Amino acid sequence: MLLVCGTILAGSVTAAAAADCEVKLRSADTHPDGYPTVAAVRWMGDQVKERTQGRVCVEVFPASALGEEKDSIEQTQFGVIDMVRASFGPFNNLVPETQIVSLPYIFRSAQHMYNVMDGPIGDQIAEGFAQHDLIVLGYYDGGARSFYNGERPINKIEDLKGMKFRVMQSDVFVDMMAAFGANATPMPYGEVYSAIQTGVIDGAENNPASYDTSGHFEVAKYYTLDEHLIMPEVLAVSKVTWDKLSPEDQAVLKAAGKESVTVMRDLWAKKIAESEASVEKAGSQIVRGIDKKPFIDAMEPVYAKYVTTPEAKDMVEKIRATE
Ligand code: GTR
Repeated sequence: MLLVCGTILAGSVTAAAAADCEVKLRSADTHPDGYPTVAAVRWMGDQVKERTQGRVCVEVFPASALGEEKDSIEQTQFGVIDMVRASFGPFNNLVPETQIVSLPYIFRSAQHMYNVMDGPIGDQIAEGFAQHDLIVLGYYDGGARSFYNGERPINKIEDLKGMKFRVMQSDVFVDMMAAFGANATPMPYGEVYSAIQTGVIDGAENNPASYDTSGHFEVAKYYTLDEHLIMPEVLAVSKVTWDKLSPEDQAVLKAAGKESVTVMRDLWAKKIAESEASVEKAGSQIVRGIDKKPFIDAMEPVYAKYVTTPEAKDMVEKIRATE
């Protein structure tokens, strides 16, 4: 909800004080304070405040304070929350344009993903978001997601057989898990820790920063860098909120949001190195340098299911042709 908290001024009040947060935008994030996505949106908020002389403020609610990701997305569509930073995963069923770039092993590297998302494909996907009342400000880096569990180290694809892993609430990942020979249990992020602890699932999959900051490493010490998903994330504003802003304020938000992408991506590499070191120090075993080919080859049925239309085939080709 866009809060208009300024009041009409008495003559003696200075212009700066007058401008104090007339518009307050609430932004949701599932990650805790200090996580690169939260830091980047806070940075953006500072910029917006400065560039509007204190008139527009962004208040970031980290650690799922406004609810789990899927609910926050829905509330942002309705304008109850103004902004959301989330992975593409929970958008897959809602915004089909997000599915192709969420396929396992579609990107060769983070840089490849940046090049694709910062080009025409990113624009095309933004149109898909807009059709669901979400205005894209920028695409963040969701890192490379890998498997972790509390049972055994995963050294080869056969080790996944029969294991039960949490996935984000997206059909793509349910199919991905089946193709890996494992079982998928879709559930919100906030439920994963206790689900592993109580044995409801054997493990989950995520990037090293999330594995670290969620505390999942405490209950799942085997982490294998199979890097099956290089995931884009999005920072989006509710269209309900957007339509209430002046064109000038919209421009400020657009520019600061775009610039926050670089801030986030710069913080990311450092965070990954820190998280890997920190979980290893706490006793996690990280399996590095596995042969990824069997993992990549196993994804064929997932591609066969999701890359069927000429548009989807075209997108895959364009992604592969991007440097
Ligand atoms: C993280 C991502 C979050 C959330 C989470 C999850 O990597 O940054 O937005 O989607 O994964 O697995 O639910």
